[in-house]
Amino acid sequence: MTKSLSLTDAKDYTISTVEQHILAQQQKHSPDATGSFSWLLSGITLATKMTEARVRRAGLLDICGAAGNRNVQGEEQQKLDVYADGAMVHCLGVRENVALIASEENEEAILFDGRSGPGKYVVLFDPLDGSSNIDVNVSVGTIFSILAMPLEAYPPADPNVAVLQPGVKQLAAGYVVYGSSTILVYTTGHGVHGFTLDPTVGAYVLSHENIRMPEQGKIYSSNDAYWDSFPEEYRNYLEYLRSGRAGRQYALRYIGSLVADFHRTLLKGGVFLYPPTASNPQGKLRLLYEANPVAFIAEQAGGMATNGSERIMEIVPRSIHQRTPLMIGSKAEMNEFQQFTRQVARA
Ligand code: AHM
Ligand code: MG
Repeated sequence: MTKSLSLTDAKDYTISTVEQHILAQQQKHSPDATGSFSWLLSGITLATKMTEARVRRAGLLDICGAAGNRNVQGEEQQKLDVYADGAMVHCLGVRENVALIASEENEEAILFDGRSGPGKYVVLFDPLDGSSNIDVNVSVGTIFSILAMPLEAYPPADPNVAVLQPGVKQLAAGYVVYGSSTILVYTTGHGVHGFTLDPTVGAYVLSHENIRMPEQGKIYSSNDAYWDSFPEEYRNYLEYLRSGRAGRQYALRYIGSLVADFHRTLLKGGVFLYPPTASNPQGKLRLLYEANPVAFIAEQAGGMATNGSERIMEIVPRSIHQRTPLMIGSKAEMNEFQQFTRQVARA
């Protein structure tokens, strides 16, 4: 005798995971897809779950504090930076469709060799963004960007060159915030979707489908301590937001982890700014694995991202760890910001 499942029973088992979502998106938008892309993304989700398990036990394991070395940017590496990078390198290394990776923690791009054929994808990532915050229990995250491997000349004579593609070429981008809960947000160019990690089942479960950034917000986010060294037009714009002349009272929120500051901007609207400063005249954030992925997500959600004069995703990169100023947020704030920078360009 067969037993039929009642609707109530079925509801108890309904769960939409990020893997299911990616597969469904692939079937909808690329019906000829082989599943290879989903396999790659599952490597990233696995690596982030490994990192999240460590982050959650940070005070219990000997993983807080500095690892005792500096990365290519001259920044002190935290022990968790090293672990998170290793998790990504391992999980992507065992996926034969990944040709090349580049990370904040490695000076050069890494070409996975010994494959039967060329891999199709290039993955760029910041394994643990905001890691200087880890010892004080503030949100950190992982950011990633996926490009197609240019296959004309495989293996490439210089792997670094193959990663130098503008953001408009991204096939997918995403991030994970290890915050009060762990959330993964991604886009493949068909909207922005968010998944919360359910620790009881160990899966990222759909929680925010088709995220839209509010057209205007009430929050601006920048490191006020650098005020004196911001270019004049940036100070004028920030004064404008502070003064109420924008027609609303803005609040300031600055976490100091791009991934968390951006996530708030995505959900609440407003603007995040990391302008050129005296100590970082080219900006601080990295174009390929910080600015480009969040810019792709912002645009897909209805927002905008610029370096002050150019759309972030159109910048042609010259080096893998290139820095850029980053202004990103809701349409209304970004349009107003551009009026301030255009005045300077016209002068
Ligand atoms: P990291 O990738 O080494 O952690 O550094 C980047 C971080 C960003 O997450 C954040 O937006 C920025 O540095 C904060 O910089 P500052 O302390 O200068 O405000
Ligand atoms: Mg970072």
